[in-house]
Amino acid sequence: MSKSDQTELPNLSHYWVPFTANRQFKAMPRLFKAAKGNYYTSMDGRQVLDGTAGLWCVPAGHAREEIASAVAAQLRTLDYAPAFQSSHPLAFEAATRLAGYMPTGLDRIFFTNSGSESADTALKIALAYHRVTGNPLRNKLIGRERGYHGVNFGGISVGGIAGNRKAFGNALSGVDHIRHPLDIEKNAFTKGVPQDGGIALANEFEQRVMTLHDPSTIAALIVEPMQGSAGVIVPPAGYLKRLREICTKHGILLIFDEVITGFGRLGTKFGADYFDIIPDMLTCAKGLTNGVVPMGAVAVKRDIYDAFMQNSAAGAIELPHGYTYSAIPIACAAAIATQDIFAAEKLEARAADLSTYLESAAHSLKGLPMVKDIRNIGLVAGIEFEAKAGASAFAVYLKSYELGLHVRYTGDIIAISPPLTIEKHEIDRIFNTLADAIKWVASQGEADLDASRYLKNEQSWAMHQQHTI
Ligand code: PXG
Repeated sequence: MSKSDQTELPNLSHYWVPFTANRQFKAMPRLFKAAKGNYYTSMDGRQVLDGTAGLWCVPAGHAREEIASAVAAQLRTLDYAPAFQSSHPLAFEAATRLAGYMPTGLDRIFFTNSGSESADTALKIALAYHRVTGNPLRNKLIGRERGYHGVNFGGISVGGIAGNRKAFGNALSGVDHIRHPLDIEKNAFTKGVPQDGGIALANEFEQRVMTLHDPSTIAALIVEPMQGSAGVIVPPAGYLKRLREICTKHGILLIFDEVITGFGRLGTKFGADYFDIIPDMLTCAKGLTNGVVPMGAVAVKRDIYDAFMQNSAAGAIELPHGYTYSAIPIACAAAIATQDIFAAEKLEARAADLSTYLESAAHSLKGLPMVKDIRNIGLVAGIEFEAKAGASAFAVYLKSYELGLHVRYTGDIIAISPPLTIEKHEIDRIFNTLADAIKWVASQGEADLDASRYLKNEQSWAMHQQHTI
């Protein structure tokens, strides 16, 4: 039996599902057994349109033959080479390709295995850079409220999502946060980039946070060009440019976390290109391999790399950091094949062309019940619902899934970020389905708080077929 013929649910007991309400999920699991192009096949054999490119990580669409064959061939040629003190040619080739894809000057590449590792790696490079250049007291890190930089200790420290921090103690010290730029009162239903308030908000960094700490103690500021996980927060005009100016003025490294905004999501290669800014470091992951082999990267300005080479003792390891799986051959093969697809299909330009279509489709939901705000940029849209303890967005997510559409919900927000290979009729289908789901959920009144009323099919499946161990 091939995997796609599988109809019986597996034993659900042993796998601790990440970032998921396990008890609820295991009572009504949503499992995919196959994927092709812009669609998943669910366990009960339905075609489900992928409105989120996996978890924002499959920009070129699913099951790309070019990537599958490159990875398979690589596994049979060189499956693994030690990542420390030796390497393999594809690591250098992947770094060269990625350096060529990066904004000008960011051409030294450190490979990791995820966005979380990329964030922590960039923070460590920032601290080590100031030390190696004779400024060890420049050791504070600044993030942003509602920022998401993964789940490792550095990332949750500079990150600004309380729910991701509160269970894990004090994390890093010497960290502060600037405000996030979402202002629904002023900017609700703005199409694209909000026009007002950007400069003043960025100036707060200099006026308040830096005054409090003294700029000479701050190593780096890390921001997502567009905040994804916390609900599609689009920065106002001029804001990021002003942050860049302030960082440059005070010798603070600016890190762009482009794990979501990288690889065409905004209609440009990176958010840095969209906003015409060059950060000092840029982190990425997800779309780097089209989501199929774990891989992340930190692109570093050449000056920063050179400082390590020039100021470290001869023969010393300049950066005592790295992972067993940094630049494993199959990840490099997948990254190179993904770069080839982007070059051949010009997916960034495709996303830019489709962005106004997606914008109109997304904003057509304005006026539906519960809808409080709609935000968009590139091939991303966020729909924020009136707060009901997250229940409305969750209910809309479940109902959409039942109607054959996969979307992403976080808190009171539904995020849409389809593969860049999406077609116009599929964009229509995404927002028509969402409209139906929203209307249906609203018509249920308070009953929508009971998630178990959705997905009856698979729920009863789970109950009847789940092995109990
Ligand atoms: N930085 C940013 C900006 C991210 O969005 C990470 C780091 C961490 O990446 P890893 O590979 O360690 O998960 C991310 C991840 C969502 C969602 O829909 C977003 C992410 C992951 C899963 C779901 O909000 N972003």
